Amino acid sequence: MTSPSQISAHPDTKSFDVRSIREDFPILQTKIYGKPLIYFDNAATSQKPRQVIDRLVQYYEHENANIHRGVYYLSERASEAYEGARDSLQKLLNAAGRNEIIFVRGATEGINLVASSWGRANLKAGDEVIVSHMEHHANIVPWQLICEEKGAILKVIPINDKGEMNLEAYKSLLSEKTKFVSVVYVSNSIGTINPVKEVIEAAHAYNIPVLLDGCQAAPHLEIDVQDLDCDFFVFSGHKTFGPTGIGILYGKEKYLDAMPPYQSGGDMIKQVSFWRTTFKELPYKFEAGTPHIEGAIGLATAFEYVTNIGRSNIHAYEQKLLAHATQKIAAVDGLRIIGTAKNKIPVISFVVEGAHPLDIGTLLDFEGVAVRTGNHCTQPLMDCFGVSATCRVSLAFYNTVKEIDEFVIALEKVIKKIKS
Ligand code: ALA
Repeated sequence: MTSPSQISAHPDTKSFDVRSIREDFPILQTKIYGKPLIYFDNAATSQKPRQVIDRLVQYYEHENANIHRGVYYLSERASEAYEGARDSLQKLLNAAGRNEIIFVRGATEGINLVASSWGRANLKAGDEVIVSHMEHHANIVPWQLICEEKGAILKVIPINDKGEMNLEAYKSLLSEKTKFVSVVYVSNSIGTINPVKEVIEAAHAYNIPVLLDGCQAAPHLEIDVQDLDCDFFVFSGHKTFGPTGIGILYGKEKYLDAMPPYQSGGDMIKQVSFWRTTFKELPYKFEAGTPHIEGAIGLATAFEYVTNIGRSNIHAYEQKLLAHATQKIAAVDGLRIIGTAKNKIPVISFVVEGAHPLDIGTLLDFEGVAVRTGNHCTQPLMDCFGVSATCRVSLAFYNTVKEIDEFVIALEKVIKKIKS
């Protein structure tokens, strides 16, 4: 039986060959209305390599059983594979311990878990929680709700007109009243890579814990939670070439250990009676009910796949794609790029004078191009730029310069059509 760490990922660990990488992603061969698919909506969800798909099939064909509960062969295999996935992710994220890796449904559940469990236990009236102006709604609303419940105050780090976080303003928000900082590592809407190490260092000077929303960082950047020194880190598997419905909440043991359970039920208890219930130790205290077993296994396989390609290879290639796409897209007549930060992942948001993003997106679909249009779950950020929606191109390491060039031709064609 094969464990996730034994699944062979991409064979070429030394050089980056986009053509052979694309062969790992069956969906990229799809034709849309007879045209080759150009998938530029990777920030919404990424495509899955054959290695991940095969691993899921293998799980269902040979290992499927409930975990931690059965004394029989299959249950032990499934438990081993699930816990093996945790070990693998601990190693790849460089967490200090396996009990710091909690499987959750995704980043949204991870943030809700921390806001609810940590927030309910620690916040009181007058306390302050800091987020930034470029947060996804999932890193605003859970904090808003717990602040309302506790009488705490939500403070917001402003951004400049390039879409970069104002670090000086952030530092001036920090005080004895600040109890938590929760910020996005990389913006999903405009691609800004935030200086999170500085954010964390400044908060730690006040002993304030920091959560990083790592959804858009995990698919593009090397993640080393000990090097970042973040106290919590969340991301969703489906944006990182893994299955949907699974994600990771990393938390430092000292925080997770002191936090009360978020959800309760089977598999997270030690002893239940009608008078008193005691809970399991980490990480199980936070994993109530039957988890997304195959999701965890698939996510570890996806991370192993990316690691085998090489994070630095991916970063170098994606920066080339970003430079090329930025230059070509910016040259389109009447187009304005929203978010021009110095440090970005390959995400380009734009608006076009006289053409609504929704119309552009709908017509691009007929050209075989998938982009996201709308506010990208970041309404406050859209307000900063005075727009209600953008068209967003978000690239992954399997996209190509040729696709960008074809996209720009298609974009010019649909703009012309809208304006005619
Ligand atoms: N948060 C996802 C996006 O940016 C859905 O598209």
